[in-house]
Amino acid sequence: MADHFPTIPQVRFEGPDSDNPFAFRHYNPEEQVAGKSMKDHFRFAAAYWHVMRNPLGDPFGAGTALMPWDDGSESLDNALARVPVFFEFLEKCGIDYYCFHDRDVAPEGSTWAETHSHLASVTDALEKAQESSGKKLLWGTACLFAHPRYAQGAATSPNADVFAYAASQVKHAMDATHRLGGEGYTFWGGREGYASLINTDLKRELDHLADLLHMAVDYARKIGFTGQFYIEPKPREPSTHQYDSDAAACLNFLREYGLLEHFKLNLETNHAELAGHTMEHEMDVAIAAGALGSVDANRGDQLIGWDTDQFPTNIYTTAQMMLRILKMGGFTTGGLNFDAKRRRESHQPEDLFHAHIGGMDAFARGLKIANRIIEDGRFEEFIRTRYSSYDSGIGAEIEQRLTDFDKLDAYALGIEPPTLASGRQEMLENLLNDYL
Ligand code: XUL
Ligand code: CO
Repeated sequence: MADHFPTIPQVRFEGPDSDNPFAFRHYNPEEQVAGKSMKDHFRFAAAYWHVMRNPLGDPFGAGTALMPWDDGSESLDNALARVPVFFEFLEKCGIDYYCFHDRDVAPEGSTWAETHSHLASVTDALEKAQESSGKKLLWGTACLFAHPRYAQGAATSPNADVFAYAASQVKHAMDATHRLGGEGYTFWGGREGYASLINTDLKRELDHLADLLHMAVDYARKIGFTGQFYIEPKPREPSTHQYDSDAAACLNFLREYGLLEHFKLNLETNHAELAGHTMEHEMDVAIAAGALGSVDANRGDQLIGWDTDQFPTNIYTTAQMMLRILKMGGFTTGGLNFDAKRRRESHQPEDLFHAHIGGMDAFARGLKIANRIIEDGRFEEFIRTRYSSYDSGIGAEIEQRLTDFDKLDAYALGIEPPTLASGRQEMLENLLNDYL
């Protein structure tokens, strides 16, 4: 096998005392935690768009990433040459899954038909690489935001021919995902929103977005694709407002248009923060609706107001995330996809490894902390007790809808004014720090 990362050894677990920067110090794939191996808890995936295609540019300067395997062209040959490099990266990093957009793996052709045929050619190569490596596709998606034709939206474009192009593109991206045994298919509404309401028919655009998603559900049935559909919330950037702005907005949209049974959410930490929420909030909202499907693992920067897509290193957050994933019984089709990029300064191929190793170790520590919190049971018990007035008596009657305003009015007149137990937030924050 060619070695595109000659200075990088196979990354292995060496334990917390290792000083090898190319070793896991906490992520031990086969180690059992809460009855399951670490690798099965996380189902880590790498993002083709960041690992292979992100040049690390920013609005003020060109890309810096060194990619000696890439000739810089948008040719099919170059696209095919990237495939073994990516799979070598997955192998060396010990990552079992990947995610891709159609345009990450295959370039636009000079005609629309050639664009489709490029994707089919690269899909052949991906299929072979999966077969020989055992790596799997977590989810596929279509890039409906980069090409200028989508400048005013894809499904929500005011131009119906653009809608047709988007539908055609999704059809082929779904075909590719299906052929590659993808366990899911994601819609992130890159340009599905508006720059200004002054020229926008919001209701019609929302209807059109739902039309596209219904067609995708129908097409999945037609081709026998049984993977999970996801919507990935994000409030803004690139649009001023995106219709899938946060978990609650997505759930409302899916419910309103009769799509909730077909979709779950793919939640991304940095997007949660841009929406003015914590990731924990977004996860709780999705879990409450039985709709947490998968996670794009990254983080933002509190001092920068855009989608910095940094690698997750905050153990406080990974612990909170793993607590929720453990409590919901783990991922089924989903996993932790590193939708994260290196800083522009970290331009060497080695940095790809440092970045992913750090993210995987941060989640391994988060998992162990979350498991200790669950085994210890004190948080669970505190919260259960806090709501125990609903377990019997008037509380149980409220929850079972066995009472009404008149009865509650009479009840309230007959009791002493309520006295509250302390919420003990600070005590619990101290307790949480004890587990870290
Ligand atoms: C953009 C983003 C996307 C989606 C897939 O912010 O997160 O990469 O994950 O389209
Ligand atoms: Co994402």
